[in-house]
Amino acid sequence: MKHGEATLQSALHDPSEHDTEPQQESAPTANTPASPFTPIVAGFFPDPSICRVGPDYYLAASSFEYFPGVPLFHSTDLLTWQQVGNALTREEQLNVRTSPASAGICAPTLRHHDGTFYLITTNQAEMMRGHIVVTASSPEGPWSAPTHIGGTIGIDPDLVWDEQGQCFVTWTSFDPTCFGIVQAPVDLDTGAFTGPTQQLWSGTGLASPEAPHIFRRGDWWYMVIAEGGTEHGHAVSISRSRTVQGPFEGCPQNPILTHSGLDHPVQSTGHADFVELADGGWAMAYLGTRPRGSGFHVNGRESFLAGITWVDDWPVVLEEHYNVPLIDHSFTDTFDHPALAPRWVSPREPASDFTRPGETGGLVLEPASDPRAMLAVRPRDEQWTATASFDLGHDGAASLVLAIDDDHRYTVSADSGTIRVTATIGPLAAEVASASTSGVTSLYIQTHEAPRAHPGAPSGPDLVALGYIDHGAPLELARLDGRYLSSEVAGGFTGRVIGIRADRSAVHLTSFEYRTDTTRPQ
Ligand code: 6LW
Repeated sequence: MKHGEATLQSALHDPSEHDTEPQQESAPTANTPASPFTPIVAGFFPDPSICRVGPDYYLAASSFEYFPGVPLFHSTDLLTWQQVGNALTREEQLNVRTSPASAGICAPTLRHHDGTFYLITTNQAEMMRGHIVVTASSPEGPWSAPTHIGGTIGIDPDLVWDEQGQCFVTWTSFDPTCFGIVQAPVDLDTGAFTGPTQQLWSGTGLASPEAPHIFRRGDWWYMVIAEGGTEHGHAVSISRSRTVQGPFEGCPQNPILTHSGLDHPVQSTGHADFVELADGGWAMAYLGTRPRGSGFHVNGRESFLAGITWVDDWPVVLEEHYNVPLIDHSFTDTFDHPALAPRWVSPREPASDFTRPGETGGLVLEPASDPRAMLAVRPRDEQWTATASFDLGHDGAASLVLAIDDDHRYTVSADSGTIRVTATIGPLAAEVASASTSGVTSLYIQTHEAPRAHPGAPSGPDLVALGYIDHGAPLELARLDGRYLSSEVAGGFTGRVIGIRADRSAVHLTSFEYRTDTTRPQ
């Protein structure tokens, strides 16, 4: 057993300072520099779709195998965003129980039309049923039962309405007889096409044309797409047409955004959506990654913001237009509200299957039927600390997990006499440390900057420390290379989540604290 030297911020806090669910989950941190390359929505929130209603901006992101699906954010300044809910919160809208990792909900489009919010997305676990459309009068919900648009085999659907109010769905087709970016007029009441499907402009010839979004500016209709694949070759390209149905001509300056081949802290830039601002200007949300060490990114694909100016009616991306503040994402949840805050998700199985409010506050966690199920939350920062406090009762056992998918996870577990750290890396699983102790009620995971032996030496993205708190003192059991919980090792489209599980019988989760660590370099 190794006792770490690092002090644990949360063990030193006066808990009374943080014993409520904060209303403000995205307050800028004091004295931290703003940067154009800080995400507007940090953590695994990719494929941003953005729209404006008066002074209010809304953003939707992908959620893959996690339930509830499609997190929704609100902002009035485009720089600081609060999560206001999730669009798909009921199993009649979303069933991901059998979804493989990184399947499930793919890129959404969020639009406001004639006083109604429309959200369209694809559940890859049910792709043959077609894209899903739900509506709401407010993004907070409730969102309607889904309408399925049959005959749309593919992903990344977009909704747009022409001057006559005819709605068109445009998507990335996987149908070999009609491949690429395709479009059809649709009746959203029935989900039926009202005209033929046609192929549209499908990029400049790079791989994987996808993610179409169509919008209007003046006399032009624009269609922005992503190309090059969502990894390092990712790029944003755009085309325009005099009608919503095309023909679209590509911009001579395409791609209008890519970091492919650049030595830049934000990589994989692509999958963009445009929004007209309240003052008539334009902005573009896009996804990117922040690799660290020898090129490993761990928090998934995150959402960023760029300014837009127009030259000859073509958009020019102003990457450094917005200075985005670094956000303090710290929160403490004591689960005093009957409903879970919208940040909580679980892979596949809804958390309501295995959690219930405790009679004296907190949350009761039952062992889930799916061994991979856990109550989970996305880390939002590069350096953070998460602490889960339990009442294990007589015979309870609980785990705090850092996972990027089912097969890549570090876990610290407690039962009445032993604390264990286990690592699962692909098909290999091993216990890496343990300690005999009794009466432990808090487990923690903390990320640390990865040291380099010398400049240019290879290194992982971070180090992941796992331990427990004994009489107020943090005791570190293991410090593991974070690269094995990175997208470069695990693959897939998601990022890390922090999970909590009951392992044997019901346990009482009394609090969960997540702390953005601003005392160490970000
Ligand atoms: C999404 C595609 C993409 O459907 O990644 O980055 C896929 N772009 O458009 C998964 O998010």
